[in-house]
Amino acid sequence: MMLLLINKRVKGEDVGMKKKNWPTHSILAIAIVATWIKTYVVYHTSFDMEIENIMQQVILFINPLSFLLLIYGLSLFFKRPKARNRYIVLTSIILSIIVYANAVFYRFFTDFITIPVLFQTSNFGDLGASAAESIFLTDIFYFMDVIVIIVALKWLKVGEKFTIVKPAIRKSYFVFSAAVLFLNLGLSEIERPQLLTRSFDREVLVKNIGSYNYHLYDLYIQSKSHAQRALADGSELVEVNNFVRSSQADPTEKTFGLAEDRNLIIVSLESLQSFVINNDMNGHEITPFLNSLTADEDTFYFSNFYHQTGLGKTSDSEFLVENSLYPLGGGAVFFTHSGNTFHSMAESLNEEGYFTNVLHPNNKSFWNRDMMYKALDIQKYYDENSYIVNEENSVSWGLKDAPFFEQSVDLMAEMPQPFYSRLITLTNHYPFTLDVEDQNIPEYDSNSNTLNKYFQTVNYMDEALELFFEDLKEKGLYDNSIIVMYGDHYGISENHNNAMSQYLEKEITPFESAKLQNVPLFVHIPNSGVGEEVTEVAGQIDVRPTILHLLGIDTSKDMQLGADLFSEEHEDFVVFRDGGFVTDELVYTKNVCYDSATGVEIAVESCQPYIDRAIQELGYSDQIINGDLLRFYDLKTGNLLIEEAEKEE
Ligand code: GP9
Ligand code: MN
Repeated sequence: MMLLLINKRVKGEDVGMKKKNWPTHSILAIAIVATWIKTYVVYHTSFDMEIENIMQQVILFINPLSFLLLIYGLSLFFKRPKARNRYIVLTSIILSIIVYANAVFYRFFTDFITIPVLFQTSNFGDLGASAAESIFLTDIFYFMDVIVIIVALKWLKVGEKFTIVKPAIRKSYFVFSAAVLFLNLGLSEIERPQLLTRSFDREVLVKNIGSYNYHLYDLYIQSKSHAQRALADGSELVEVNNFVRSSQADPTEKTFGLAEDRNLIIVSLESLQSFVINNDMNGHEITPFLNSLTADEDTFYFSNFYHQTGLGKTSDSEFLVENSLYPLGGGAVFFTHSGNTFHSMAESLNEEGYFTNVLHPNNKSFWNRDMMYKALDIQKYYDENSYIVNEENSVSWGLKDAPFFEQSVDLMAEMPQPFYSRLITLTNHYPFTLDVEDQNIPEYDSNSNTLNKYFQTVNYMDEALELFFEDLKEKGLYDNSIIVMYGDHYGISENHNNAMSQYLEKEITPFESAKLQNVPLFVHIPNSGVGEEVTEVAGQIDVRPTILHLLGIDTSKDMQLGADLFSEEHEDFVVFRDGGFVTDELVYTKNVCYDSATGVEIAVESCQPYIDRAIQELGYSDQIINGDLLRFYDLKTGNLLIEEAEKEE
């Protein structure tokens, strides 16, 4: 519509037009429409994107438009029609190449191109020989719009005289393209809240903002972290290293090597908070199996353990466990820094001869896991393609936890031992949907549908865990393993404070909200007989050194910020990603200091030393990640690979 308007108005300026001439900007209009339609057809024919409802279909349809209006619209700045047309043709060729490259890449990797993969030549290793086989004559369709534009240029008589597009018209054109972008983003926000900060799934991004905008977004994210990396020279590592070495907690003899040579199984318990443990809902026990573990002689149950995740949620908890570093404040580190050098727990265990893997029945690009797992040296990712997923065995986000565990144990039974398997559950995820046949307890009766259903999915996950333990026993994997389970992050946000205060029978103040970040941690060592409840205040950052020490692995050279939970030197102190913290005596959140026992507000001076330390720790962690400093660190020798560092030593 806008284009017709422009065409009409500009037409008058064109002097010396021949009869039956097409409006001046016909080529521009044709280019936009041709590329738009082609892109939409390519979405449906070349990518396997799940479209769940009409709204998603509408978003998919309009999402190429804003970018195409912008990029082709730049031709309005050219004065000579020839140059303008040349620009349009060239743009259509470049865009077609990008679309085509994505299509071919997708044939191989079922994923969209991201800038770092273009530089990871190993990705193209398999591609080489068979590339020719996946290029077909029919692929000419990917250049259909170029052909249409060239034909239009040849056959249509478009005003060819020198024209200047009035700035005002140009302005309204770009305002219109911005409006289309905002309409697109608005609809996407309704469909996928916090799209750009939360849902870092390439497929979801492409589905919502379109393939072209996705590349721009990717370019922005990558260049930002690239710039920070380029500015770092490693000298900062000297200070970080001093801090890490001085705050290190040595293992105790009592627990060091307690689970030596066993398989390591870590289970990420989706959205599980501690308030359901050893609790009931209207008389129904919520987590009978986990409750039994809290008093089990082979289980250490950590009742004052907190999640430390930020926007990256599950992936942040994975990051904490693998690296013992804090995730980032501004976005999901899995997405922004998958090109970094890390010395992950998987890497340490690879060194010890473990087969390291992750099992999670979701799209492999979700949270950019496929990329990040490579950076973390995880040997194999069993994603949704390793599972049988169908209508009957899935709900909401995908495969239900019970069949997930069952199929996972089958996979684990085939693995070389010792193995390190990390399993990520899914059913207890917002919006906590559960099939009727899986509901063993009724809904709760608050005004929050979310909280009401939460108890049921938690209860379902608990039952699935019990079956998992039985399966492990049946397959002979139980006795020679250590099973670690932790809640990945909160499940009930502050939007449900009313309902929560009904359930917990107290007002949910900021102090209570901070304490509700308490998630359970279980360390189950079959036949050890040393289990007990541990009340040490701790966080996900402490998991890695704790486990490595239990496996009898030295961590004295690790560049990490956690501390062994069994160590005498472990401090009751956990830092949240937003700078808040909890100690055995204090809670600090939203700039207010509280007495931990009573919840009474106290002078901020009492919290000050810890506030400073929290800032310091988060700062060092951010420095390591943003500067990609671990590339300057030799894990084997503990040496810093920089001149300045050598001088210091
Ligand atoms: C997705 C699953 C959920 O694969 O891990 O992620 P979340 O939304 O909890 O971060
Ligand atoms: Mn999660």
